[in-house]
Order: sequence, then C-alpha cells, then structure tokens
Amino acid sequence: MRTNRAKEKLKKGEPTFGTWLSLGDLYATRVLARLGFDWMTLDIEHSAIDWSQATMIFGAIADAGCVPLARVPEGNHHYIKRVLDAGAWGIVVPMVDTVEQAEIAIAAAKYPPTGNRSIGGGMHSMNFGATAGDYYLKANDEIMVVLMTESPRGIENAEAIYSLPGLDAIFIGPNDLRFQMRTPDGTFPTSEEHEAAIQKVIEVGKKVGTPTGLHAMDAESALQRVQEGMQFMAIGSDLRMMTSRAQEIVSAVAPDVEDKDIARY
Ligand code: 3PY
Ligand code: MG
Repeated sequence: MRTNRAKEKLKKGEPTFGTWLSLGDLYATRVLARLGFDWMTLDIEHSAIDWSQATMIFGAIADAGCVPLARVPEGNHHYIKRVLDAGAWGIVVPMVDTVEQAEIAIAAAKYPPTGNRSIGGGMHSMNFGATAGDYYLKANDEIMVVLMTESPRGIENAEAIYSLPGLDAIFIGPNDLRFQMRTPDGTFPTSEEHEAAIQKVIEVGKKVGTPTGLHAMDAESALQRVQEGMQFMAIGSDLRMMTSRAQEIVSAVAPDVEDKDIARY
C-alpha cells in the first residue's frame, strides 16, 4: 500500500504546499497534479461537484503521484465516509468550532476500533495501490484529517480541539474567520485583530504539537507563514490561477478594463 507523503511530511515538521480545486475539471486537475504540489484539495464545500466527478478527480490525482484531499461540506459521517470511499486520501473539515464537532469528524475518518467509519467501497484501495483488505487494515495510518478553524469560537476551543488524537493539521479559512469576527453592527475586525487571531492559532498549534496552516493567495505569503511555523499551506485554486493570469493578460492589453474580482480561492 502506498504511503501518504503529505502526512509523513507534516509528522516530520516539514511544510507542505497544495492548492484548491474549485473548478473540479478533470483535464485541469490531471495537469496540475503533475506539477509538484504535495496535495490537492477538491472543494466540495463551495463548488458544484458531484460524486462521480469527485471520484474521477481523486483517482486522477492519486494516479499522478499526488495526494488527493476533499473539503467536505460539513464534518459529518455521511460526507466523510463518501469522500474517503470515493478515494480521497484525507479530509478537510470546515467550521469546526467545538470539541464535539472535531471528535465526530475524526471518528468518521477512522475504522474501528479507533473510530466508526463503515467498511465498504473499492475506489479507496485502488487509489492507494492496495487490496481492499490491506486498505482496511492500514487506512487509519494513512488517511489525513485536517480540521478548519474559521471563527472566534473555534479559537476559544483551540487548545482542546488541537490536542485530540487522530488530528493531522489545523487549517485557517481567513475569509470566514474575518466574517465570523464581525460585530453585531457589521463592523469587520481590523487587520491587526484578524492577524492576532491567526497568530493565536499558530501559538496553540505549537503548544500542543499540531501542525497549522492557512489558505494563502500567493506563494510569497505562503512562504512567510511557513517562516512563522505553519506547515499546511494552500495557495490559491485552479480557478484563481486561471482568472488572475487571465486578468493580468487582459489588463496588459486593455488597461482600462477593471479587475472583475471573480475568484478569491
Ligand atoms: C476561508 O477563507 O473561509 C476558506 O474556507 C478558505 O479555504
Ligand atoms: Mg471557509
């Protein structure tokens, strides 16, 4: 059975760099998966991607020698079981605010006796180059569990959440964090307040020994976060790479056309 190199790197304290798949296009994914990212996360939380398309994409990433991850819409047993059975090598779970939510997600990603993942499916083992029997015995060691901190509540509970066994990394969604920090009158946090919240996550991660990471817009800011101690760095997305480069080209030939700001990630 193949080993999950992204998970190994995190354990060794090394940084990993990946990107987000928002388009979920098979051709684009096959190309990107060959370029050297440590992992690629298919965004099933915010994109219109169906199960069979997701399954093909996980297979394409794994066959290209990269690590396929899935961001599920929610950290429940149903979604986690389906993406893992469809062949993802790990999950990214949004909006984890409480220990209870974290425990449900971790348990769903692990076969008994560690968790409660149900036995079944055949795509998962194929993506690891293993028999189903081998996969059932070794998957708990290879599947990666990444939980997202995206709110002040998640930060309040950070130490208890980040200390849970079975967790491989914490990932900050900076956009949701910013919106969740708005006061009742709609005021956004200052950039200093937002940054202080990010630093708190890094601090707690270091304290309990859990790798942290964040969704960065470009390589420079990802490398800066690695200097600060982060290890699970997402840079942009397939959609953002396409639109930002296209926008640059349009701006060069038609400088009066305004930036359409279509894709953040
Ligand atoms: C956010 O910024 O909220 C994200 O979820 C990025 O992945
Ligand atoms: Mg988010």
